[in-house]
Amino acid sequence: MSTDNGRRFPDGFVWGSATASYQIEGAAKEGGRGPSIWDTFSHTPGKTLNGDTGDVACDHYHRWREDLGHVAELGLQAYRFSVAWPRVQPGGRGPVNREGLDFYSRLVDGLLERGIQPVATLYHWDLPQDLEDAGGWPARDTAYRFAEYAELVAAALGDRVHTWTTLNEPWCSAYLGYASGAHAPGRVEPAAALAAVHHLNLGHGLAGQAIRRAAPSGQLSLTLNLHVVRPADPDSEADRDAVRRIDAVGNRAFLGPVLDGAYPDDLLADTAHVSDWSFVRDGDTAAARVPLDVLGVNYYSTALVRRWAGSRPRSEDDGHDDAHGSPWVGADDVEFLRPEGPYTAMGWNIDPSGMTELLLRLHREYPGQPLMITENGAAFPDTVADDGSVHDPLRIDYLRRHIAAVGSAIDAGADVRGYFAWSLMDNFEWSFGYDRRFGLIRVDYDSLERTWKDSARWYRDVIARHGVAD
Ligand code: IFM
Repeated sequence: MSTDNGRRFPDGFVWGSATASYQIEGAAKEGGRGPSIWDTFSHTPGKTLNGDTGDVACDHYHRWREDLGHVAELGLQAYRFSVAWPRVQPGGRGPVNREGLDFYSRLVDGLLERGIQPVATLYHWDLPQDLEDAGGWPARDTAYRFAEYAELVAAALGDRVHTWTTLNEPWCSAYLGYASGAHAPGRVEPAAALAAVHHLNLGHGLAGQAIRRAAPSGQLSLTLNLHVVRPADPDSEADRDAVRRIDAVGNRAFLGPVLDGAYPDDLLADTAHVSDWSFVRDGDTAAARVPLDVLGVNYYSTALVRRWAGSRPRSEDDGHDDAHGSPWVGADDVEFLRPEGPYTAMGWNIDPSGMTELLLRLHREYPGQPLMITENGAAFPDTVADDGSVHDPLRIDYLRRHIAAVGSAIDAGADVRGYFAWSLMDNFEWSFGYDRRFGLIRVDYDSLERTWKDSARWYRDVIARHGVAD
């Protein structure tokens, strides 16, 4: 909905910001929390930049009241956080750790007192280490354990949480965790990664059913990081086929079972030399297809591919470097090229048109499925001025153009219900440690002091005017 004064969004469109437990909480050994795969991984030498760990992170576990103050001052209408499974069930199974659950109960109450919708993600990558020791996501039992955990949390918070997201970016959990090894648990086992894909999909479905039972008033969602993949040469059949392969293993491996109730035939054929998919049992994909009130979409950048004729190159663009395997299981003949810049500090290209393209694709292929941008944002090498302020015009420009791109998709008919900026504050950026800053709010990792960047003030104004100025 464009106006002469800029772009306003439909009534009811929700503005929020997102975080995740391991990235902000710290207090890794407090409140009865058990170890997660990210504790183990980050404490393993060489796995994260500078050996950074989430032991302290932003100390949100102790500073959550102050952080909710920022959330309220920004005018956020919704706040997306994740629940750390090892706080609630330290070993990933068995009775609830009351102290852990109470932390989230207080957080949810604190949000509601401030008039903010709680949006809870149940799994943002911190698998209890005991479950990994029992096989991790490649093991079927993990899906059942996840559903059990989801039911416990939903039963406790279901009267107050507005939206439940089962998984955040299962692509990362499966392929970065078990194929490339760049993320915890750091395994390089392509066949196991495909089993992980399936058990994440199954876990999502079983957890979704459990949430429906335990928290019938809540909205149900799943967040996917879907890839916008473009061919190096649009006229080349081989390059277009490379796009199809990446789309299959990166996008339709999740969209298929979750929204269509089946894995795509071409995915099974492309990966047949890696796995026979015999881990898929009768009824699994039907179980994975639990109706979603909203599909969460995380969008940051695009990918550019072509068919590789020689031996497979090593390229950091696809997370496939000398230290890691390829996350693109079964797509050995696909080469990732560096798309045109500019780039963020992650090395990701900035291309808001991909956001519109993705939302319109989903609208076309899944008409009637409400969508929500559950993450979008950018890391830049922020500097602190002498007066302590942080001027981050590049982040403002990134956000402004991507929010406008969401507006364009809405204008073209996509049913997009909201936008969550990643992230509320700087935090532990996984294998990049504290080096990459995505926050609207700066965190000084020595003093743990929070400082609003210019982008925070800018986003507050976007929310207040319900849109971006041209
Ligand atoms: O920080 C991550 C987040 O945990 C998941 N989505 C992408 C973000 C930026 O890399």
